[in-house]
Amino acid sequence: MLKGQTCLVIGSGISGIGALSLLEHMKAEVILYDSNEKITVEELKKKLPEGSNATCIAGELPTEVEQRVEVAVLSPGVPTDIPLVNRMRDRGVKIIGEIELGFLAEQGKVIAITGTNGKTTTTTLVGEIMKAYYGAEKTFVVGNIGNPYTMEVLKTAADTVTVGEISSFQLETIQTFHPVASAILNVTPDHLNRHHTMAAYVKAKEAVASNQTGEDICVLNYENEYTRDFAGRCPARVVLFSSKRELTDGYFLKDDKIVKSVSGQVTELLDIHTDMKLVGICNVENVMAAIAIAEGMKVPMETILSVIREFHAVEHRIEFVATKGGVDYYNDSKGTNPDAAIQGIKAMRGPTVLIGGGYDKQSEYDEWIESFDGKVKWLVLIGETKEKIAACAKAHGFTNIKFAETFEQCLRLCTELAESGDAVLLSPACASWGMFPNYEVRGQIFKEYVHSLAE
Ligand code: UMA
Repeated sequence: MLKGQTCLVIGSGISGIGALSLLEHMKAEVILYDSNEKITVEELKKKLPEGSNATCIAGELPTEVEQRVEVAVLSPGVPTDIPLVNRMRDRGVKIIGEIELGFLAEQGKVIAITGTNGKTTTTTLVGEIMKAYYGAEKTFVVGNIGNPYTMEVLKTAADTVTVGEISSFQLETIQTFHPVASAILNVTPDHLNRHHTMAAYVKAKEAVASNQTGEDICVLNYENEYTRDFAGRCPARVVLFSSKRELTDGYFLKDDKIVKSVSGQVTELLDIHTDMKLVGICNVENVMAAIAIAEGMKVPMETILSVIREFHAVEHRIEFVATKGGVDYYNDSKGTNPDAAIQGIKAMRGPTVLIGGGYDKQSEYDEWIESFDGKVKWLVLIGETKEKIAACAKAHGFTNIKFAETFEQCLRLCTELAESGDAVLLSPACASWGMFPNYEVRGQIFKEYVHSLAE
């Protein structure tokens, strides 16, 4: 469908390379462009898949090249309002994101899961349920989780299911993307440096349902003000879940049991202590959302529950690493915003040495500091946001603060500060960028350090 068109792929990360491969499969003329001046054309060429004929450009994009572009495919990390994109949009160039491009080649059914927090756990769990029912070879788990959609979509067929973790960055550039089941797990302030306003961030999240109809479902959290509000405007059939109150129709938590209610007729589904290996109320919500999606996809309840019973925490999400010297180490590197980090603290049972700080997404830290609840005995701060967080903590009367210049220094400091019976929790409330390529590397280094400690 893009055959013969001149397509500019912006960004040479994993999405850009996925987009490039799919575009070349579609027989488009591809230019791979990365605006990072530190990347050389030789480095870009090394990233090209075998047999690729793409032109590579790094740094400044020459005007004559820009003028030839007919379609621009943006990687998620590329803001939609940078001058280059604005100029091309004004000239009538089709601007799409990598997810939209992938959807143009989709042959099967798509499930799309978004939300500020819980996306990765819910997507992984839904993926496991779909694999159990439709078969592993007919299920693809893609998107923000770290597997570009464009890399998998050519394997889709009428009987496959694609489960996508879709971020607000990815939703900003969809046009026809149409999941049969979607979910917005929650919306709390995040990525405001990219979206500028909360209204724009919420709009990006709601776009997940923009092409849905009454034949599709959209799973929404009744306990989040934004998603509850969206329930009244959503074009899909809405399925609600709640961790705090009884619903006439939907899934809710009642006396430690997840139950389903249809017109007030309640059926007990599972006990959150004995039937779930996942811990914390955030995971109860993720499990309810996964059940709602899976039932919407006609998976039998027995299959859904048997997968949930065996499902462990996702890596980097309140992940227990090891006990060393009587201290429990937890890796919650995925706690990249204050709301996610609050869930990390809530899951701790005793005194905690907390690692915070990182890239500045212009978040506010007040609620996170308030959630310390006497549990955090030391806050060890790193990265760009360390002064801002320290000032906020002091304003809330919390002064047990240490600063570290490097991550290694920070880890050693935590081990010194923690006593037997304490926990050390990496749940920084900030993205890793600036110190690490991504949160996975941050979590991995943390885990390697913990495993290197003597018993
Ligand atoms: N670049 C430009 N111009 C720009 C901005 C970036 O050329 O204006 C270039 C950079 O120099 C770099 C490349 O773009 O070479 C990076 O592209 P990218 O940031 O889109 O990264 P990818 O490697 O393609 O990874 C992206 C997602 N990254 C982001 O959204 C920032 C990954 O999500 C995702 O897993 C992957 O696509 C596959 O879908 C990561 C993430 O941090 C995990 N997501 C955010 C989050 O979860 O909070 C939203």
